[in-house]
Amino acid sequence: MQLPSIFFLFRSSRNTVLRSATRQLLTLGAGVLLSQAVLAQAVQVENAWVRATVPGQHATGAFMRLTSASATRLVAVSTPAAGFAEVHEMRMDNNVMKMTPLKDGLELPAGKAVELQPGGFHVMLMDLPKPLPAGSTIPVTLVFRDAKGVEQRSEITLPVSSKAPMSPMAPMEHSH
Ligand SMILES: [Cu+2]
Repeated sequence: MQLPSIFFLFRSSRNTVLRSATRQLLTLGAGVLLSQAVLAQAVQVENAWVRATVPGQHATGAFMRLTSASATRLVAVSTPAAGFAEVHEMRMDNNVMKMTPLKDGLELPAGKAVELQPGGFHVMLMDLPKPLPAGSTIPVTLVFRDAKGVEQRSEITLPVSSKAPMSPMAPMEHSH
C-alpha cells in the first residue's frame, strides 16, 4: 500500500507551504511596519526619472525633486543599473558648462524642495553595463546623512524616459 506515504508527502508539503506562507506574512508585516517607520521621517522623492540611453552611451543623468522634513544631505546613490553613481552639480564656468561631483553631498534644507534637473544638480550614472531603454525602470538607493551622522535610505524605482515626465508642479524653464 502506497497510501500512507502519499498521505505523509501531502502532509509534509502542506506544512511546508503553510510554514512558508506564515513566514511571508510575518516578513510582510514587519516590512509594512518598517516602511511606515521609515516613511515618517523619509525624504520625499517626486518626479524622479532617468534619461534613456542609446547603445554605446555609458553615462546618463537621473533627476528628481527631494524634500526633507529635517535638514539632511544626499550623500550617496547606488543602482545595479550603473557601475557607480555620483551627485553632480552643473554650472557655467567661463562660458563652459562644467559638471563636478559634490564632495559633501547635496544639501537638503528642512522643508525646502531641492530640484535635481537637467542643467543643474543631478545624479550621474556612469559605467552603464547596458543601455537604459525608455519605458523601462531601474531600482535606485538614495542615502541621506544628517549633521548628527544619522543615515536614512530610500529605495526607489525610477522610470527611464527620453524626456522629463509632465508635472503640473514642475518649474517653468525659461530661455533668454
Ligand atoms: Cu554629471
